[in-house]
Order: sequence, then structure tokens, then C-alpha cells
Amino acid sequence: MATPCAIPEALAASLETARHVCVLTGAGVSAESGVPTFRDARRGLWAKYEPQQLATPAAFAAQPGLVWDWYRWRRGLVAAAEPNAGHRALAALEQRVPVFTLITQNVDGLHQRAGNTAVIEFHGNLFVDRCVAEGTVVDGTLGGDLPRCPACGAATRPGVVWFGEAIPEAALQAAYGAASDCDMFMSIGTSSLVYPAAGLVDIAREGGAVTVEVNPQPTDERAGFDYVLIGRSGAVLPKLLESVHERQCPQQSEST
Ligand code: BV8
Repeated sequence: MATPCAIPEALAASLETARHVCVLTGAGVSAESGVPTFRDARRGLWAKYEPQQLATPAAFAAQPGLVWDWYRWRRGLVAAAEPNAGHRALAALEQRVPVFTLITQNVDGLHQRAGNTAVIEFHGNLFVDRCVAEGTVVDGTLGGDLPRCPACGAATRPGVVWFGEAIPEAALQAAYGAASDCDMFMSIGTSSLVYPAAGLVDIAREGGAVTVEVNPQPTDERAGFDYVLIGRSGAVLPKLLESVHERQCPQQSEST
């Protein structure tokens, strides 16, 4: 059932009594912070590149300088960005529910900057450098256009998961565990096109969770969600939080 922005009473009631809320976010949650989504990441200099062509081991092997330039461009964008109302609502939600898990496909770290702590970075983090040879996190690479690992001299790379690379096992298992344990699963700001992240809702549904999608344009997966809230996460998520607050403190909301 697609609901333009209103919060169904039954959904607010489910959220109020939820024991474990599991949230999956995608690039759409950061869009209102000025960070382009993958659908529209092709702006300006990068207009001629498909992110799926650049975010691959093959692209890095063939054109490491180009790939590093793309990631440096994104690091600058994100460093200048601030968490938005959607990020802040998710940070507040973490304080409101007994158990909360935030699985993010985003590599921008904006959820942590907004205050979320129970974050699973399913596709890594934009600001981490890793040694190509040892896979270890490298602090302070030997600078230059093609940074190198100070320990072994090998090339370093952005600490993200590229297409064709496995999700880090710890993140994968933690995400599977949260999706199967939760009693509410929310998919927010994602086109649900990239796996295995897009398959988490199926695990949650099989575990009996109430499933919710938040997106200005419902995805093809919309049929599989119990609720589809049409709207920007920066608008919908504060309303969702407010709807629970109103149920928990009705007299306060009447006086406001
Ligand atoms: C894996 C990090 C197996 C990097 C990313 C061939 C070989 C190998 C694998 C595959 C293959 N073919 C297919 C696959 C699987 C592949 C895949 O799913 N491909 C897709 C394209 C079909 N998956 C993988 O490769 C994964 N690994 O399968 O490993 C394996 C196992 C063992 C050993 C070896 C291999 C790894 C995938 C991870 C890729 N890395 N990011 C970086 O960031 O640079 S993916 C990246 O793209 C994001 O992290 C995200 O996952 C995806 C983009 O999706 P979204 O976040 O949803 O963003 P998008 O722009 O698409 O949509 C934005 C949405 O927001 C829209 O719906 C829009 O309406 C909405 N929106 C806009 N504004 C708002 C909003 N919503 C709310 N509010 C708003 N204001």
C-alpha cells in the first residue's frame, strides 16, 4: 500500500511496540545533504563515467589515478556535507527502540556523524585507506597521486567494497543476523538493485518482520513491502518519529 507521506496508524503502532528495528539505507538518505546518489552521481566531470564502471577492481587496476580522483572528489563532497533531518531522525530512533541496527550501503559516514552507533557499513567507508597487498587499514599513506602503504610500499586503495568483491564476512553475518531477528525492517533511500544488500528485506520478511520502504519513487520491490511511504527521507522519517512520540505522549502532542 503506497502512502504519500502520511504515517498509517497501524505502522506507528507497530513501530511503538517493536523490539528490534533494522534499517537498511542507500544513497537516497544522503541526497538531501548534497551527496549525489549513484543514479545521479554522473554530474560534471564524472558525467561520462558509470559508477559501476569506476567502483570495480578492474577499473582500479587499469586506471588507479582516475579511480583515486573519483574517490578524492567524493571525499571532498562528503567532508563538506552535513547530516540531514533524515539522518538525525534515525539517530533519534536508535534511542527510542530497545534494539536498533542500521545497515548502510553508504560509505559517507554521515549516519555516525548524526549520532547513530549501531551501524554496519555493508560496503565499507570512503575515508578508510587499505593496503592492496595486506588488506589492512592504513593510517596516513605515503601521499602522492597513487598513495602507497608505509609498511610494505604496496599501493593503497579506498576501503570500500567494489562490485564483484565480497561483503566483509563480519558485516555480512551481522546484517543477516539483524535482518532475521528484527520485527520491523525499513528500506530507506535505496533503489534495491545491488545484492546482497537488496536481499536483506527477504530475510526479514521470512523472519516475520513488518517491512517498510521509504522512497520518493517506490522501487520495483514495492510489492514486497507491507508499507511504502512515498517521500524524501528528510521529510518522512521525522514524521515517523513524531507519530510514535504522539502515541507515547498524547497529552504533550495535544498541547503543542
Ligand atoms: C557480491 C561501495 C559476490 C563503493 C557499492 C558479477 C560479478 C560479481 C557480482 C555481481 C555480478 N553481477 C551482479 C553482481 C552482484 C553485484 C550487484 O548487485 N550488481 C548489481 C548492479 C546488479 N553485487 C556485488 O558485486 C556485491 N558483491 O555480490 O559479491 C562475491 C562473493 C564472494 C566472492 C566474490 C564476490 C558488492 C556490491 C557493492 C558495490 N559497492 N558501493 C562506492 O561507493 O564507491 S554499491 C553502491 O551502489 C552503493 O553502496 C549502493 O549499494 C549502490 C547504489 O544503490 P543505492 O544506494 O540504492 O543508490 P541509487 O542511486 O541506486 O538509488 C538511490 C535511491 O534513493 C533511489 O531509489 C531514489 O529514488 C532514492 N532517493 C533519492 N532521493 C531521496 C531518495 N530516497 C529518500 N530520500 C531522498 N531524498
